[in-house]
Amino acid sequence: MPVLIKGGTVVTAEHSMRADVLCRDGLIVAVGENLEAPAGTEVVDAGGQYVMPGGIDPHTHMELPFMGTIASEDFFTGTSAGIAGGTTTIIDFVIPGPQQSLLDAYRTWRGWAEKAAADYSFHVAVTWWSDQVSDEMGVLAREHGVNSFKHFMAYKGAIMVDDGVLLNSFTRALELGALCTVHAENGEAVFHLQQKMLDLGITGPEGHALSRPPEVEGEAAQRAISIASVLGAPVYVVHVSTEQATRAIARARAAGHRVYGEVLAQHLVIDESVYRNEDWATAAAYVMSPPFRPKHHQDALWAGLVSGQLQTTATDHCCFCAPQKAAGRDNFTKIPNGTAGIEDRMSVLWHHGVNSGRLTPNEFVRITSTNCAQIFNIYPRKGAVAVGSDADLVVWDPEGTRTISARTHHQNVDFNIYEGMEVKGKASHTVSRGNLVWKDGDLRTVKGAGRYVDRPCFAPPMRAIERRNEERKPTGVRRAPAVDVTP
Ligand code: URQ
Ligand code: ZN
Ligand code: ZN
Repeated sequence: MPVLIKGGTVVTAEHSMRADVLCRDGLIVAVGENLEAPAGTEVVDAGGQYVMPGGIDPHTHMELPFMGTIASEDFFTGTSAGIAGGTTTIIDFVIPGPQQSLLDAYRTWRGWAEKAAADYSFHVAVTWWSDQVSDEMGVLAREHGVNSFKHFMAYKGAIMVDDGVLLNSFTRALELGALCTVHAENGEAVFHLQQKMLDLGITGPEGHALSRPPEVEGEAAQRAISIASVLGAPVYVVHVSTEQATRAIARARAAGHRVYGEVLAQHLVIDESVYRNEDWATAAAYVMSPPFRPKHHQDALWAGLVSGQLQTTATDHCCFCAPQKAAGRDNFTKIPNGTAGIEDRMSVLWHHGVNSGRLTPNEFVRITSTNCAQIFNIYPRKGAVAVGSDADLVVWDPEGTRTISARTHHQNVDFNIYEGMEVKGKASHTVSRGNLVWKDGDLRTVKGAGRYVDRPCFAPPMRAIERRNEERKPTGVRRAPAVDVTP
């Protein structure tokens, strides 16, 4: 059934204009004033509201097996919750176990994601190294639309990789024209500090933050950037949470290195005081990595987004309910790391970003959708309101208010990190693949309606590599030109 969104103001990353949007067969087929509704069209009155590209969340972990349990949100409930908040595409993560075939893990995750209600794609993590890993990266890139490979520099003894793996994997990704992303925390330092906290008798959630100080992220971010720079490779730092990492990214970008930074909505508005909550379960619910930081880091992150030094926003949606978090009751290192947020990202960013005057509506679209689509090479299929683009749209009510709560959210988790937060600005309607699936509080998602999104690799910047290699070729001893010295 066609959908016509009438009377709204289309807001893209580039401009805003009064226009209707007609969707048919999963695509946007017309954008313009006074569009007619063909017979059988579902009409949405968007008067006084904005029509924006559906949000893209480039960092989620639906039903992730992690730290001895499985995240409580699955691909259907998680993408449905995203729809309710205005997000229409996720990029999740395939995380092979050490020595596990990347292709086998990819097939497993593809199976889990078939239940998704909205479109999805996958970064694939490189959690070990061998010729097989290198070969499988090629198969994933060339045959399965994977153009990004993730590297965890933390989680020692589990999925952490060392600099040698980073060097090999970044080199391979560059050959393929794929982008490398990193979870930037120095895992050795974290492990050392975890033991130190436990030795001091600090076993509560506060120990989690104390064992992952900002320097641990700053060092790893700089190291990943330096390794990528040595290779002439681009790099994307996920969940940047500190001033240190933001500065490292800004320095690299100012020097002309292609480095991207991603910010989680929660790191912009929640600080480390949550770990001092007297209620253990509440404090444990906020245990995620990187942890929540002292408030001044939020200023650096906002400045990074406003200045364009940081490009995307995400949620790292990775849900664990109280009984799961309780595994770490006597030892914070056993608390499954992760928090939710896919349903609230857009409202939180609009309320604290646009309503506060930090961001324009166009910049909001840029950091919630368009930048991600362009960085991961799915623009303008996604991240645009244009004829021929996927009909993934959100009708945004800037006057709509709501109080965020686990009692009313659609996320399959028993806690909401924004509990009680009152926000102004929300999705009144969401269109996914041309279907109206969220309408004034009525969630009408369909299990399995989502589709896998191929993300083509980029042309390897071989010219850049060749040029750099040329410049670095050891030159012969340059003799000064002969000078006639005869008196
Ligand atoms: O580190 C991640 O991104 C995954 C394992 C989710 N958990 C988290 O605390 N961020
Ligand atoms: Zn991470
Ligand atoms: Zn993550």
